[in-house]
Amino acid sequence: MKKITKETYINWYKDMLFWRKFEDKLAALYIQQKIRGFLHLYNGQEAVLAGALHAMKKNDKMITAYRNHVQPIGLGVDPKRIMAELLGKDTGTSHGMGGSMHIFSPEHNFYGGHGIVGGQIPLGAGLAFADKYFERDGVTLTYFGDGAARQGSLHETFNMAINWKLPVVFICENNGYAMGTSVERTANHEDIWKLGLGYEMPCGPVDGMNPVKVAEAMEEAIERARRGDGPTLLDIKTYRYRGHSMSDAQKYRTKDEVDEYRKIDPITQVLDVIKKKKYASENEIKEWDKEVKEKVAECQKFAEESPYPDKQLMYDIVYEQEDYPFLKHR
Ligand SMILES: Cc1ncc(C[n+]2csc(CCOP(=O)(O)OP(=O)(O)O)c2C)c(N)n1
Ligand SMILES: [Mg+2]
Repeated sequence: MKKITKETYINWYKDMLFWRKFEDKLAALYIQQKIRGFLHLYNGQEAVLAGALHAMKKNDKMITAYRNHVQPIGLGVDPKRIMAELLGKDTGTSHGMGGSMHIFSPEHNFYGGHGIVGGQIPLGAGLAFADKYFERDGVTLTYFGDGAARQGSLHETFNMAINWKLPVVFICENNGYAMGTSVERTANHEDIWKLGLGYEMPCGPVDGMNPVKVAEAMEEAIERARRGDGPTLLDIKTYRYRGHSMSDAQKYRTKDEVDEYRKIDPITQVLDVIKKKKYASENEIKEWDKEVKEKVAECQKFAEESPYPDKQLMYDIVYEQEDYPFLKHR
């Protein structure tokens, strides 16, 4: 296991706080109608990303669903470009043409950003298949929600991935709900990790509120995939404090339940260790908080001041078959 040091804790704190504040700003910009369409926030789930990044190596890839703003930041995409993408600006990761659910940056090993629930599960196995076929190093971390775990495509993918020993880790970010439907209402037991048993795929539950636990489980799974022993299914128990998207009355859960999870918040857990082990002074911590605030403000300024893309781009990025018989070519 790669050592978890003082620096690891400090980086986890700064990164997770930045992701949280970055998304708080997105929520505010959404209310001002500067961000349109859907906006699904990662608020509460940050340890799942922090732990994964600790365990990943250079050529490893990530693919996820629509809760996808902070993963690319973790992989090195400039957060200014992500904020710009959300505001529909030309300086965004896809010239503002993708928006919230479709952040994409293959040069940073980030493969989206997918709005069809479960659609990315077979795609993740496909990325892993390509790495194996072309004998490239690299493991693909394929994320999906507890709701997506109920999609049929998961089973076809699991079967192929274990049969061909693909270098993939299947990560269920189990935040307890698929929109307003709780995990307990979607099956006759709540242990999503048991879906691996039918395929004799290594599998198990993981505490997703603690980045140390996530890093340990991820490293074991990633190394298993890297040495050619195939996939693992991790059922990472996490929680989202905010609603599913921006308009969600949240009638399916109590405020007390949300408060219970806030007590084990990943950022607070990491900060507690920093304080207890005296890794930093109160002043240093205050300074980091200030830096985070300034970094978010820089992103907002960049995004708001960036121009919208040229209208022509809408036509240029759409696939068009010149000899298609029924539509007159433009
Ligand atoms: C195939 C498909 N069915 C339904 C939807 C509508 N939908 C969007 S998100 C969602 C819930 C998915 O929940 P989960 O997989 O647990 O992910 P979470 O939102 O909790 O991260 C649904 C049903 C969709 N986008 N695609
Ligand atoms: Mg969910």
